[in-house]
Amino acid sequence: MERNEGLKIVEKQLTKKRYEHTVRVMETALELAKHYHVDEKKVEIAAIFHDYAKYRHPEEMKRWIIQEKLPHDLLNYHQELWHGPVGSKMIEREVGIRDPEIQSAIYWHTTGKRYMTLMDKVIFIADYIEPGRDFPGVEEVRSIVFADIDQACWMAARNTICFLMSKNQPVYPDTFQLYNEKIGRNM
Ligand code: DGI
Ligand code: FE
Ligand code: FE
Ligand code: FE
Repeated sequence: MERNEGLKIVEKQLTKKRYEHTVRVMETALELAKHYHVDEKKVEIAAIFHDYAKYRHPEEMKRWIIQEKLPHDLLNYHQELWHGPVGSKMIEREVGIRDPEIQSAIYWHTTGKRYMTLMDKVIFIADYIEPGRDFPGVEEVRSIVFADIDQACWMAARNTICFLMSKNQPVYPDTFQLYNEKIGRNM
């Protein structure tokens, strides 16, 4: 699929702000893909479609989780986590994008997980550091991502966990497992 064809499809699914975020994620992800020798064409499609399901009604996403037999425990966590797994299925059914590597990167882009592929990591971290992001700690992640993408993903997981815990919010177990993967290697 051509870049402009994909962008036109997602533009209809997103708000103007989210669409602009998507273009920045695409640009950031392509820089990382070049640097880390990841398939640029696939990274481009994954980035364009990563937030495809973001504005679907929660009840619709819930139906997809059940019908597509996605992990039922997603329903016990914040709705914000559903658009990745649901989007990975929706793009297959609604757009005809059927590629396990692209779908995996979209599936895991919010929570992360341990043992991510390099493509998963590129999308996960591009979403976190695109130039429009301004959370505390993001500059430190930007400064290290071209030297050590694993360290960057670990920092993003740690920052998100700290942020969620400071608000007494639940944390999805895969985010903790991403955090622990790195700690385990260092100890
Ligand atoms: O869709 P985006 O806004 O571009 O970004 P995203 O898909 O990474 O969503 C991030 C939001 O998800 C962020 O505000 C934190 C929230 N969130 C809620 N629970 C969890 C979580 N993020 C992670 N990594 N783990 C959680 O358990
Ligand atoms: Fe997202
Ligand atoms: Fe993210
Ligand atoms: Fe995003």
